[in-house]
Amino acid sequence: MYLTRHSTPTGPRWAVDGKLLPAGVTLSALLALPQSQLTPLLTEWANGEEASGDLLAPLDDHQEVWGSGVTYLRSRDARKAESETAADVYQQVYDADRPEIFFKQVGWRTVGHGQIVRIRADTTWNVPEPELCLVINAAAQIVGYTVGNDMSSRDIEGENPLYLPQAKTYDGSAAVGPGIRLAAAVDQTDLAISLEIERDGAAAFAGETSTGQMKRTFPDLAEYLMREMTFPYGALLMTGTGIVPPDEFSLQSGDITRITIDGLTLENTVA
Ligand code: DO4
Ligand code: MG
Repeated sequence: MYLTRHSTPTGPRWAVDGKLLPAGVTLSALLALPQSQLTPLLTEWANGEEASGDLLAPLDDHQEVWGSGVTYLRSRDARKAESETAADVYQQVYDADRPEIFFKQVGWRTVGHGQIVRIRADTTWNVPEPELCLVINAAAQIVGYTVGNDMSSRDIEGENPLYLPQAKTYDGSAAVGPGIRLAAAVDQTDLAISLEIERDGAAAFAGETSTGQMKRTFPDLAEYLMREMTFPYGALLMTGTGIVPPDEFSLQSGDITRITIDGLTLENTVA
């Protein structure tokens, strides 16, 4: 089952497999339900009117987007290289039981497929981070996933790890979408992830990995996020990047980022 959120003249409307859900149904309401009730309810609603209207980011104002870091070897190595003074912290967090989990963005500031992402004006070195993004309900169950782009300023992050929030959280720094594929965590263990960056109509970078390369498991990351915090309307959790362009690469205005995970593509243009 596939959930999407659409712009309509009467406001945002959610759809399942392309059919509109009843007006007033929100992701907050769906994620407040236990997983055992979600699928039967959506099946009951699967005969609505055909959905139309532009896609919106598949979340509402009540979900926060969180991030996980240094969950792939490639991310650990890239961070160690960019950080002259604190390379050790990345090695330590890669090896530790406790993962790096950080706040990424509030729902209303998160953009969707086809919308604009940004690079900060006070940076020189920026990359998209293509990440599988878990969708977790209020009962801490992973109910599905979407594609995430954890836009990051490598020069700010490399200068001092304490600058991480500024490197990661600003207008246009988080993109998710196009929709949410509902699936149990067990189905999400080896999904192909690819990143293409297009500049002036040509490929400027392409890379791929698989979630099978992750050092950690999705349930483990979700458990750490939910351990001491309640999310009555659910939450989204990006699971880290396994693709980092070479050090000489930086995003430019007008670049198009295209992230594909198991057939779902999230495309954004850099403002
Ligand atoms: O430690 C900094 C952030 C790491 C991150 O975002 C990632 O590994 O994807
Ligand atoms: Mg990341």
